[in-house]
Amino acid sequence: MTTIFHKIIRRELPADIVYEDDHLIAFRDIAPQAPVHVLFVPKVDVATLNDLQASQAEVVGRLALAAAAYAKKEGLAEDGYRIVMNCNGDGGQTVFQIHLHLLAGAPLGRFGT
Ligand code: DGP
Repeated sequence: MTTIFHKIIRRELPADIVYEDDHLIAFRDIAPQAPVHVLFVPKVDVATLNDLQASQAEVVGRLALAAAAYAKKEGLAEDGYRIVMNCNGDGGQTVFQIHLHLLAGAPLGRFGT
């Protein structure tokens, strides 16, 4: 499946890319929900967390480690940040290529409905 994020990976759509390696790409969210809102997206196709195989555990591990490294590099780690992965409709997922949201830069409200 081709999503907006696949097009960003292939440079078919512009994005404010803040990090990339062989496994993943990170870019600023187009509709930020916090002063810092960066998306970490793997290059392997996985539509939702439900589709992640046990053999692909490193996919999410790499996303989490990259997000933490970015937070440290940007001086956000000590104050703190939030990592979110939405899944399907009730979870609020709108782009069906798994991704982590990194939200930071201000105290964040409690989540819920
Ligand atoms: P989710 O709702 O968890 O699937 O998050 C998808 C996020 O992707 C949402 O916060 C908005 C962001 N987004 C959607 N389209 C684009 C785009 O074209 N560029 C960028 N940078 N972000 C996008």
